[in-house]
Amino acid sequence: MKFRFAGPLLAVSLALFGFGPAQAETELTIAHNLSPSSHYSAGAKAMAADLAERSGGKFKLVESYGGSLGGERELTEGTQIGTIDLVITSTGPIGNFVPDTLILDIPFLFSSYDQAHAVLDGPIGQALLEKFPEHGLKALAWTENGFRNLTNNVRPVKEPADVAGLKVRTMENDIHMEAFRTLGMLPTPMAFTELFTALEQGTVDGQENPIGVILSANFADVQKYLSLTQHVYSPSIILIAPAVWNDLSEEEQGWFLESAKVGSEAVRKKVREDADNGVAILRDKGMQVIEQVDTAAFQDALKPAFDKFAEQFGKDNIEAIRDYKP
Ligand code: EAX
Repeated sequence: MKFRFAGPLLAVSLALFGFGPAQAETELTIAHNLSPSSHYSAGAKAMAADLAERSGGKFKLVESYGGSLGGERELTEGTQIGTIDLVITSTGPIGNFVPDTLILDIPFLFSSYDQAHAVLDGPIGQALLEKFPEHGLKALAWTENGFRNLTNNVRPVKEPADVAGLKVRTMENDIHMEAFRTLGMLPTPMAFTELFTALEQGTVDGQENPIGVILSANFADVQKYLSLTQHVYSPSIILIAPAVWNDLSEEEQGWFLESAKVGSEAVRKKVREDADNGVAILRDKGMQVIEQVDTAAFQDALKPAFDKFAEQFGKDNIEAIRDYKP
């Protein structure tokens, strides 16, 4: 009888003194603005599972999806001031915080997923990650959003003449806006969280995003034409609030870096699956898909923008990415 309560008592006292499984699980939010069926969600789940295992249950990541904590600019600001713990975001707004990353947003800079991964995971990508702390941010790993494609409700787009005068939502990104203006479009910067409604109400004619985003955000419900323009590669990144990062021990920081890599790989895998299978699904949902896009003509038409970018970033720096060989 005497020892009947020893088990529970022991558990309670171990918990009080910070031992055993009851030891504080630290719950951290990982936020993004896509749906639970998206590549970011696949990454958040994979990172959460890996981190839980690696840390023996010490860190629990709780996913916040659908932009419920804000658009990508707000999420990024949230990590800066410490109101949001972790974020997966495209580079859309990132250049407004870390200007050096804008070079990655140049259209037709990357020609394949493999090239993009080699650049981002190699010394160029690493050097860019190291710029984040100067701007009050901490980046754990590059990951992916994918090659972007144009959708609209006005006409099938095959060549530059077809986009003249189209009012197209862009990310809050100066490089994208400059390129779109050069093509004769009317770029309208807007947070992704407002985009579905803007398309539905006709505030804008179109938008551009990777297949996985078009799919998971149900844009087929509000957009008629999909042109496989692949006009720009869209990287994404996993951020952690410096306030959280600086509180971690070196060993714990190592866990987060490793888990972010696992998350990043899961995102990339899903991006590829969606790119491979998604077009057929979007066609089934009623989109008219234009596969034969005159890429060379779009590249020619962008020449004045490319000249500006060469001046802004340095021709050599752009070529170092375009011609990168691991
Ligand atoms: O990061 O804003 C955008 O169009 C992004 O591609 C989307 O939010 C996923």
